[in-house]
Amino acid sequence: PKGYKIHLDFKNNFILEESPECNYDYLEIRDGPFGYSPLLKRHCGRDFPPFYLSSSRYLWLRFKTDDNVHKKGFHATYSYQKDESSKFSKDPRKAVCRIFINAKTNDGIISEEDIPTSVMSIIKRSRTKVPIDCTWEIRAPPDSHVQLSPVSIELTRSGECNLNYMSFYKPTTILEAMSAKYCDGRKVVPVSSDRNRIFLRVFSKTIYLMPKFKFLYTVFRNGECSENEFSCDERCLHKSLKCNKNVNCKDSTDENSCNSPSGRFHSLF
Ligand SMILES: [Ca+2]
Ligand SMILES: [Ca+2]
Repeated sequence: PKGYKIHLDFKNNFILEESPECNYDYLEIRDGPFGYSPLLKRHCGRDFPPFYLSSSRYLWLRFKTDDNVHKKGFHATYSYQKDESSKFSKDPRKAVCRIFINAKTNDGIISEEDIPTSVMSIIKRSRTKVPIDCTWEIRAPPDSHVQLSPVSIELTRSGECNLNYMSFYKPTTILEAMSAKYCDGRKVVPVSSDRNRIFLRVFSKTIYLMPKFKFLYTVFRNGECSENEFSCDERCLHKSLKCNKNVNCKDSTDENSCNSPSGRFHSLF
C-alpha cells in the first residue's frame, strides 16, 4: 500500500541449486517495481537471505530454475512497515515512478502528464540530482494484446542517449526483455505486445530535459473476429474504435469513410 515499505523475511529453508555465479537456479531481489530496479542480491545454493526492507513500496522478486538439479526451494513471508521517512526526502529511491494502465477501454492516450505530482515534486526539489525515470505498464485483458503507437514525441536532446531515451519492454521489465530503445523521438515506430502487456520506460537525466510525448494504445486480438469487432492489419479491434478519431489501424481504415459532424448536420435537411 501507499506510505508503506515491504519487509521480506525468509523462514525455515532456503536451498536452491548451487553454482558459483548463481547461473542456473536463483532468487533475485531488486529494490523497486521493475526487473531493472537496483539489484539487492541474487541468492542460490544455501546462501540464506537476510531480512530485506524496500526503500519504496515495491520489491521485485524473480525466481528462476532450469530443468535439472532441483532442490527444496525457499519460503518467505512479507509484511508492510510504515514509511516514516520525510515526505520531503531527496532520496532518488523515493521517486520511483510506475504508472499502471488497466486497458479496460479499448484505446487511450498516455503522456508525460500521467507522471504523479508526488514524484514530480521530489524531482523538482532535487533540482538536477534525481532523473525522471518513469515506466508505464499497459495491461490488456488476458487473451488480448496491446499496441503502442507514437502520436507526437519530443526528446529534448535528440540522439544523446545518456541524457534522454524511451524504451519498450515485453512481457516483463528485465533488461533481456527490452525490445527497442530510442534516443531520437522521430525514429519511434509502433510496437505490439506478444502477451497482454507492454512497458514503456521514459528517462531524462534532469527535469529540464523533460520529454513531451503522446502514445496511443490500442487493444487488439488475434484470430477470428467476433461480432463486436472489426478487422484491420490482420487483427481484431473492438467496434468502438471505428470512427473514434484515433487512428488505431496502421492503414487508417478505421477512420476512413466516417461521416464528418458537418456531414451529419447537413443530412438533417
Ligand atoms: Ca536447476
Ligand atoms: Ca479509431
